[in-house]
Amino acid sequence: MAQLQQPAHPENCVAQDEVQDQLVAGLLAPHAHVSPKYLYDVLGSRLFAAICELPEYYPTRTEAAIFEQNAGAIAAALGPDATLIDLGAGNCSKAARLFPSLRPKQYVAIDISEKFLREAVSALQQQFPKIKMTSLGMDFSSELELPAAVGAQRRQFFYPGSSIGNFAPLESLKFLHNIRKSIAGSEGGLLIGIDLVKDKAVLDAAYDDALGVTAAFNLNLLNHVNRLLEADFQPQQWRHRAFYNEAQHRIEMHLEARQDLVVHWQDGGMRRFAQGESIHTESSYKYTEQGFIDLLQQAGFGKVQTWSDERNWFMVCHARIA
Ligand code: AVJ
Repeated sequence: MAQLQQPAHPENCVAQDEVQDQLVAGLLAPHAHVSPKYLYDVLGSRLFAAICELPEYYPTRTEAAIFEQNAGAIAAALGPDATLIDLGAGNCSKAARLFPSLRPKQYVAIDISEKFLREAVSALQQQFPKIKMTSLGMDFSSELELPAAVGAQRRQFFYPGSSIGNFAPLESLKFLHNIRKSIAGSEGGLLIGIDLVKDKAVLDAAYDDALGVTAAFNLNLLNHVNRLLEADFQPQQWRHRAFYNEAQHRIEMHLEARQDLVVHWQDGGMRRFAQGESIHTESSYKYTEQGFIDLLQQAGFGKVQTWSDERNWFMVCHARIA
């Protein structure tokens, strides 16, 4: 998973200022919000890995089973000699499981955390010496300008895990459009994992598990913000809230104040929260099969193939350019 980079170069300090300005703006908004990317510091990434092992959190294992059971058909859809471009590669394990059937020509791993990525890619290179591998540390959510080292032929973007769920519908349309532009004329496509609309009780449990791992994951964001902003959030003053909003087709995660409290941060910033007031930390949109296919078509994709599990809880989708 993506992790926030520490400033290594002077120019990154500008980015650091932007991070702080963005965080403060969200905290001061009438309904406070913090971007879900701040869930993933080192501990947050480990807690997310633990979430993926929980009995209630079905997406990871359901998607893995779909990939495993349809490996041949999926490889056939992507075709030979692909340049596989992994968006949010993390430890590269999901892509690596496709290699034996797909045998891509090039593997391009992209993640915000380049240091972590480099290690994963060099380990993978040993295992698959014939695949040309490239690692890119960049935030692909806003722009997809790829360097010349990325093969221009048969670009197949890979975006598993239902990560697109964090984008609101309009943003996801923009994102899909950027991918389509980057594929342009290369006979490529997009292989993407989508979490499907389902019974509210199943969704509620997946984001509010019995062991409280998701609660810890959500509350840990406060510790991360404390470091980034020199803030004084006290996690014990907050409660994890997660529920499926049926009207908006999305899971919402919030942190709710257990009591009236005050939070301070650098340069004299502060905000009061009344008991019950909350900070919106994540939205995770769910799609119907047709709803997502319509979105792909709006973004300019043409032929779409889908694979699903027997309960229809999750869908893997391959889309080509129209
Ligand atoms: C990484 C965005 C796909 O929305 O299911 C898991 C994050 N948040 N439990 C998701 C998450 C709480 C996850 N994604």
